[in-house]
Amino acid sequence: MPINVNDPEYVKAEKEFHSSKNLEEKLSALNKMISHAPSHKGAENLRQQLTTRRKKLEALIEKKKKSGKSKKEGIRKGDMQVVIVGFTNSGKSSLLKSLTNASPKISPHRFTTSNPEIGIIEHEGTQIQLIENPAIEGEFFDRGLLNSADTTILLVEKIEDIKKIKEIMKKTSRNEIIVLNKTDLLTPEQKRKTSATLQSKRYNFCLISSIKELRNNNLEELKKIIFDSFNILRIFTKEPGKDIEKSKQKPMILKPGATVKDVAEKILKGLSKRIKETKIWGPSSKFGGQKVGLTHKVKDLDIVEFKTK
Ligand SMILES: Nc1nc2c(ncn2[C@@H]2O[C@H](COP(=O)(O)OP(=O)(O)O)[C@@H](O)[C@H]2O)c(=O)[nH]1
Ligand SMILES: [Mg+2]
Repeated sequence: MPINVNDPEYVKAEKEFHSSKNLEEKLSALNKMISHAPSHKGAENLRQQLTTRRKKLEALIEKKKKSGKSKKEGIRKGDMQVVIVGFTNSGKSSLLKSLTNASPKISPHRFTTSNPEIGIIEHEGTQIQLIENPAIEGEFFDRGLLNSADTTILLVEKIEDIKKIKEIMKKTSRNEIIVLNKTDLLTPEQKRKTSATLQSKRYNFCLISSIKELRNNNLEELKKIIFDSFNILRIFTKEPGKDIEKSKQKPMILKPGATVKDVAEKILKGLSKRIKETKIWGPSSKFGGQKVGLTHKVKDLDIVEFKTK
């Protein structure tokens, strides 16, 4: 016999359940219903039904997560890619909006972002792709992105979340930055303690507020930490006769160990075969304008000039 529950919290949760747009919202509403369901003997059936329903929902969410279909079609991997990973409401969309040209939807509701969102961080003439991975505990989380990204930002509101996220990720990425968000809500003393704890764990970390408009948000420092996390070389190319200073604008990005040949091939496939002479300025040169061969290894911030046949 169906029983009539009139606890207002239960009724509210039930309404939420029926108007939920996705599985996570449904689960969250269902959990509320369970916690407000009557505890007397006559409601045993109801409680049973609710927990069965919860089991089914959880299984469904898990299944969707496991199918792990990568939704990253359309994201062409750039030289420097960083992915933000975190629980719902940790401030991922806000961070993406503050650091890039993207305008993702930001809301206090849970699971707002259902597709990876991408933006570009402009940093000293280079471009860094910043991707918001949908909430890690939700059905839209994209595991594929963890493999393609060069750097992972673990965005958390409290230190305990780091461990939880790592457990779900099941792998540590090479370059990991712990970013503790919403520090505008902490007292200076709490901030100091948090910093000390993260320091003692030897994390590469940063304390921020992901809302640009908030003061002392530390976002410039985070940009620098992100940039420094990539193991890359910035190489400028110079046209013969052009001024050195004017050539130092948009560097190309190469991997450590790259040679003059790699630089040429990155400009244009096959170019290295047509090179007559290479001159180099900067850290890898003995003197400005030194002539070098194709196997010469370049260093960060070198300037390279090619003469072709
Ligand atoms: N106080 C404070 N609130 C924040 C901060 N960053 C985000 N929020 C709020 O947290 C909620 C969730 O933000 P959102 O960026 O949508 O989180 P997401 O679910 O991780 O993408 C929103 O209400 C934001 O306004 C922050 O640095 N400080
Ligand atoms: Mg979001």
